[in-house]
Amino acid sequence: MDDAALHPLDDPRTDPLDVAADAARVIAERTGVPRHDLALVLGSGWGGAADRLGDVVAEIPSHEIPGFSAPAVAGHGATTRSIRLAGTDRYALVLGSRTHLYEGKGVRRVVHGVRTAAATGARAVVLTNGCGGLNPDWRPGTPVLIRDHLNLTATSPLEGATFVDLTDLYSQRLRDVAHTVDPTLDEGVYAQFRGPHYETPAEVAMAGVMGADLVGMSTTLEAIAARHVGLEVLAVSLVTNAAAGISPEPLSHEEVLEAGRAAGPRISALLAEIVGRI
Ligand code: 8IG
Repeated sequence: MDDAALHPLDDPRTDPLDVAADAARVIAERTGVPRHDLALVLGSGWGGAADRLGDVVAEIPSHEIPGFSAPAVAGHGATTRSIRLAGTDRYALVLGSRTHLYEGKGVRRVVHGVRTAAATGARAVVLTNGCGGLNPDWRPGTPVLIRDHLNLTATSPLEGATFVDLTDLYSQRLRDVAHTVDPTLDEGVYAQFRGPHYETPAEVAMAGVMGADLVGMSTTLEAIAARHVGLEVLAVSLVTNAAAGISPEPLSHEEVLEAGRAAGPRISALLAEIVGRI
């Protein structure tokens, strides 16, 4: 076998944190920013939401950074930006796309972005996603803070005997910051399914019995990896559709994109104000 052709994260002899350190070095070189202070991961519907954070210092096609893959889904951006936060000398690293578990590239790729964020110096990460909602009061386009999660993927980003405490995984301090910006923000428990299919109505009902308020295909593995490398985690879901069986309407990817477009101005302002206070 030709080892040179193996992706660095697919080689079991490689430490994924070394690949993240390589990625961070390339980001520092290409952006001219030696240290980033925090990172954001933009999910479905959040594509424009970082546009009000400040001035874009540099924009890099993500696949040019070690360990990153080209995105699989239309509507998921594919650049990594360094943004100088308005009125400060602090820098945010904005990852415009993520690798999903359902792509089948392995869980190391899924969490490479948050590991890279930590390696650039970030102390906190804001994970965003689009998801289905179980609460019928959450109209498409409603942002909801993640308070806790159910990882239903049957996997972990951690390898070996790495026992990480996940009490307060979704930082109470950062949720309090978000609530000072918008006291009306609801909170919920996010259940991650592997996807890429949406749930059946029975699976949504099961998730509800288990305590879920939100169903999606991302975020929990990234949050676990983020905690492992010492990042403080804030996660915000955009409810882009009622979960299967909650409303009589069938689910569509087009509906997801449209809810994101409609919610754009509100979630951009929300994100800018939260990030400004972290
Ligand atoms: I956007 O209803 C979006 N992503 N699992 N279920 C799951 N993922 C989603 C959904 C949904 N909507």
